[in-house]
Order: sequence, then C-alpha cells, then structure tokens
Amino acid sequence: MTHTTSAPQRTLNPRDFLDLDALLSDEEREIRDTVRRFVAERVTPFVGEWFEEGRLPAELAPALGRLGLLGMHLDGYGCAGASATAYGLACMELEAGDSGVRSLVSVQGSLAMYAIWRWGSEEQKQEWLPDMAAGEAIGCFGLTEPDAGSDPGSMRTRARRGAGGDWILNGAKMWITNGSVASVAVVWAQTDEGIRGFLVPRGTRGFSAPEIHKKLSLRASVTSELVLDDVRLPAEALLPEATSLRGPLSCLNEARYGIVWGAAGAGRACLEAALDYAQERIAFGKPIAATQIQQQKLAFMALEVNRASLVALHLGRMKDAHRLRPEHVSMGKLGNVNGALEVARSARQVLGANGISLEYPVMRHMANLESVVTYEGTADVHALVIGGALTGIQAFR
Ligand code: TGC
Ligand code: FAD
Repeated sequence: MTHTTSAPQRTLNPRDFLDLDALLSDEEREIRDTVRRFVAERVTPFVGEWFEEGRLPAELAPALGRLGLLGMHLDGYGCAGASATAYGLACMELEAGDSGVRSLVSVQGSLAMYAIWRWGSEEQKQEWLPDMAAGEAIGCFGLTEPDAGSDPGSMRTRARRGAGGDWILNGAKMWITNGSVASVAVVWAQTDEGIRGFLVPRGTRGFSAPEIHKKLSLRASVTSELVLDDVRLPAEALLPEATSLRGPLSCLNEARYGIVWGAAGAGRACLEAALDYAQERIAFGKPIAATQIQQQKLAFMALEVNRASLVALHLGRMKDAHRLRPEHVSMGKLGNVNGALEVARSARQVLGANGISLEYPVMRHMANLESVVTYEGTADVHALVIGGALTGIQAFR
C-alpha cells in the first residue's frame, strides 16, 4: 500500500468539531471573532519573544481597553456590560494566545475592578473604574501571602485603625499578578472586624511591589511581591461593603469562571499546533498523522477541547441566568485546566524535539498551565470544594 504525503482531507472543522458555533448568537460570534483577530495580530506573532524575555508590553492594556475587554462583564463606569458568555468567549481567545494575556484581563476585570465594583464606595468606583476599563490604570489583587495561599483565612497582613480613623497596614503579599505595574493594589488584611479590603495607590509611603523573577511559567506576565511597611491609608481607602473572607472569595468566583473558558482556549491552540505538525511531519515515509497512535492522541485532544468548550458554554449560560454556584465553577476550573494540561503534554510529544521550542506555542502553553492549575485555587482545593458539595463534609481542616 502506498501513502500520499499531501495533507489528508479534513471532513469536520477541527477547531469546532461539535459545531458549538451554532450555539452562539450572532453578537457572541462577532465578539469572539474580534478578539480572535486581535490575538492573531497583536499577540501570537510576538508572544514567544515576550515569554523568552519575561515581559508583557505596557501598551497591551490600553489596546485591550479600547476593545472593551477590561471589566467587560461589569455595568457602568466605562465598562462594556457584556454577558458572562461573551466575556468567557473573550477569555478563550485571549488564552489561546497566552495565559499571561488572559491573566492580565482576569486580574484587571474580575479581581481588581470587580472588587471595587462589588464592594467599593461610589467615590472609589468613580475614581478608579473608568481609567481601569480604559487600561490607563492597572489594578492588582493581593490575597496570597508567603505563608497563606490555599488558606487565605490565615493571612498575617494586618490593618489597625490609627488616630483620626485612618488605617495602618503591615505585612506582605506574594505572587501578585500585575503588582509592579499597578496604579492601585486591592489588598486584603486582617482587622479587629474580620478580613477587610483596602485600595493602596502606587507611591503610597511604605508600599513597594518588587517583581518576582526566575519564573518558568507565565513569563509573559508580571508577578510581584507586595510589601506593606507601616502603610498609612485614609478611612476612605477601605472597601466599605466587604466584611469577611466572602469579599475576596466572591472576586475569585469571577476570575475562576474566566479560566474555565481560557483553559479550553489554551488546549485548542495546542491541538491546532499538533494537528498541523502531524500532517506536515514525515517519518518512515508518511505523515505521522497517518499513524494510528498519533491519531489516537489527536482524537483525545479534540475530545478534551470540545468537552471543555461545552462545559464552559454551559457554565456561561448558567451564569447569565444567575444560576451559577461556586461549586460549579470549581468543577469547570478543575476539569478544564487538568484537561488542557493533558492536551498540552500530549501535543508536545507529537511535535517531537520541536515541541520544546518557543518557535511553537505548545510548551509555552504547557508551562503556563502549570501556574493556571495552581492559582485561583489549586486543583486540590477545587476537588475538595466539589467533594464537600457531594458529601456535605468539608475536608479542608
Ligand atoms: P469558609 O469558612 O468556607 O468561607 C469563609 C466565608 O467565605 C464564603 N465563601 C465564599 N463566598 C463567595 N464565593 C466563594 N467561592 C466562597 N467560598 C466561601 C463563606 O460562605 C464564608 O462567608 P461568611 O459570610 O460566613 O464569612 O472559608 P475557608 O477558610 O474554609 O476557605 C475555603 C476555601 C479553601 C475554598 C477558600 O479559602 C479558597 O478558595 N482557597 C483558595 C485560595 C485562592 O484561590 N486564592 C487565589 C488568589 S488570587 C489568584 O490566584 C489570582 S491568579 C491570577 C489570574 O487569575 O490570572
Ligand atoms: P499552598 O497553599 O501552600 O499549597 C501547597 C500544596 O498543598 C498544593 O498542592 C495544595 O493543593 C496543597 N494543599 C493545601 N491545602 C490543602 C488541603 N487542605 N488539603 C490537601 N492539599 C492541600 N495570588 C493572589 O492573591 N493574587 C494574584 O494575582 C496571584 N497571581 C498569581 C500568579 C502566578 C503566576 C502564580 C503561580 C500564583 C499567583 N497567585 C496569586 C497565588 C496563588 O493563588 C497561590 O499560589 C495558590 O492559591 C496556592 O497557594 P500556595 O502557592 O501558597 O500553595
């Protein structure tokens, strides 16, 4: 039997095998296509270089702001007021480019802006949200500490009231996305009244945000420490409506939801790279795509990407119908990120030695997903949330 070396005919769209496109409205498709074009023009050609150099260009945030992607699912204050599903589709396209770009948008819109939008005073909203929606002001979200990650309730950063109603903050935050480039940090701290949130503008005396280096993952993303050394803030810096751990955890629900979609996008990018490569790469006189073992890998990748996309869309529809619970988000984040990691690892093998190169997107995605599976609640934390919901027994402690 002879084998042709020309690419075989594809009978179904590998990008959308199950035709999920048909489940979207015209407006949703238009938003998705706009973000896809932006990523193709402004991210994909350059992101390997950014990753190698360990940076994300400052001009990206205003460009994302002009597209209406920052705080996209929030209403008012310059935000686009889009549906949760539309926001999810945007996250999917951004993360198909790079998890670092989706992280920038998640932290800005779902963590920092959402915290102000949901828990802030009218003055705080007016001061910060329009500039943040435009990408002219960057925000970060300081919850994790060197000794408190999965268990933020044990945080040591402390805020005490000073004379005249102002606040004095001491402590340190760790692994904070956008920290060194942020105009405003949302900082969570223990107080005598429970965990409260504070807005700390850049340049406040006693506050610094040194960048964390030597990362092997999310290199096209700024990650920082936040150091608070007798930082004195006026009473108006307090987020008045957040009075317990529920405050920051409500923000995490928003960002985790975006990751459910984003992970499906990263997986899709790996599948596409593997499919292209398998059809071009000749070994033993035929494309490796013509071997059963590679087809099996590609089939499992496609299955996982389509499964993850379906879950994301289902959760999006539930969120738009106000039926989405944190436990649903945990299931989506756990399943979709684990699935994307499996896809990335498999795709990397399909690419052989080229799989380890930044000339191809696969290992960059694979390395990024090692952060994505850890941040916004580790896989273990989400398994325990789901386990708690299934059994009624909370197993964290
Ligand atoms: P627990 O006693 O269960 O709850 C304390 C209070 O919070 C409420 N609550 C929630 N509220 C909203 N959404 C949720 N998902 C909530 N989960 C709990 C709860 O009802 C209670 O409210 P109240 O009013 O009675 O005070 O809390 P716990 O201390 O046992 O912890 C539960 C646990 C482990 C699930 C939680 O702490 C957790 O999720 N840990 C993981 C921490 C985490 O995900 N950190 C992420 C930091 S940010 C980040 O990683 C950004 S990455 C950059 C990017 O996104 O790109
Ligand atoms: P730990 O909590 O110390 O966990 C270590 C291991 O123990 C994990 O495997 C965990 O699953 C397991 N474990 C913990 N508790 C239990 C338990 N009860 N039962 C079983 N196993 C358990 N944080 C922010 O606040 N803001 C940010 O912007 C931000 N950005 C980040 C960006 C990057 C690139 C990274 C890598 C992290 C970022 N984080 C951020 C921090 C992130 O949220 C934490 O790393 C994460 O919550 C886990 O905390 P930890 O690293 O302290 O791990």
